[in-house]
Amino acid sequence: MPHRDPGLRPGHPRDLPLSIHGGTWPTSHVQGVTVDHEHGWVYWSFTQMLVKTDLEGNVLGTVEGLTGHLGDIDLNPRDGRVYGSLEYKAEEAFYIAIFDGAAVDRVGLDAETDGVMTAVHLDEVVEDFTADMDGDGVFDGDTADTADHRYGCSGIDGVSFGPSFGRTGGPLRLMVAYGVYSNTERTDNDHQVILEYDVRTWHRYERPLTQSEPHRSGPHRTAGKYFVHTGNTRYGVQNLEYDPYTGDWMLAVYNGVKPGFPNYSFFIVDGSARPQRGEIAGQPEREHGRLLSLVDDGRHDPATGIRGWDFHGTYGFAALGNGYYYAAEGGPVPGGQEGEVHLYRWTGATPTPFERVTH
Ligand SMILES: [Ca+2]
Ligand SMILES: [Ca+2]
Ligand SMILES: [Ca+2]
Repeated sequence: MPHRDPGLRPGHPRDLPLSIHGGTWPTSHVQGVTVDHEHGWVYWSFTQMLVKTDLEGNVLGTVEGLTGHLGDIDLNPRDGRVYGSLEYKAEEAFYIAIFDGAAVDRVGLDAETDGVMTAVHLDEVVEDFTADMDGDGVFDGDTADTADHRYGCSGIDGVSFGPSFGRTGGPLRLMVAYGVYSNTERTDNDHQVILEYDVRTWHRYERPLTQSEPHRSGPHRTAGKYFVHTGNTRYGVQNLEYDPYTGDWMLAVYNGVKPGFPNYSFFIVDGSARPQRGEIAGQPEREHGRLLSLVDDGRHDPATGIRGWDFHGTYGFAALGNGYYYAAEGGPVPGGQEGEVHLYRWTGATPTPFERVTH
């Protein structure tokens, strides 16, 4: 549960600027941001490029040449590397890309040939993405307008390291959230889906990626698969972040449009609640799985029981500790797309549980 003691004021993170500009790049929009406090580095996912800056926004290096979709990213504090979701939908290939951040020391490094990126393939995502749900013998591919894709899976986006659900300690796990197509015509796409992996064994799977010949080296099984009943959203969890301050998991989404749901933009999963086995509602055949609980706070929709908040963390959301966060904004400018983060502080208020820190 979030800390809501109004007398509990976290210390101001003096070394963290109120805003950081991540530059302007000839890419799609900023997708994720993560901070390496120890070195004073900030990493930015710009869809086709990884950018590394210092805390003042000076560019220290870039990794370029990605032809797929790099989404949310997170720093693994255990090895100091940056892990991000990387999709190639036409090739039906889905990876966690792993960047050796310390080696990103100049602009223009190549993702394939400069030895700074490996990739681990996730079979589980392929199985759900390619599922022929209507059994007509045809997989309809990368479209929302179909009954195919189990749970409505469009791939992966939100990623975060944190403890296993229901635990406050133990080994860090990598949680990977599905993208979920927006489709109001089906009932089996009303959950967020989160996969759990133990990356301590991933050295055996890591390979450089040749994008014209995508490899399939990766774990066949997950360490866990979890479902969160939020209602259908547009492309699922954009940013997933474990917050060590509240001990909860934060999910930033593009609002859904399905009637009958509150279609909130931000959800918080109770990190202290053990996953409960239960029915994954709305599936074509009755199915059970491990369900996560939303915290009993924020906005509340009596009809569905769904709780959530209003916030805009879809382009990047990083928990900095002590109840402070960076949330990204960005958009088109001459020369491409710019991205920027601003500092926020936890308040726990409804409908928006953060306030911008302005001085
Ligand atoms: Ca089909
Ligand atoms: Ca995204
Ligand atoms: Ca994240």
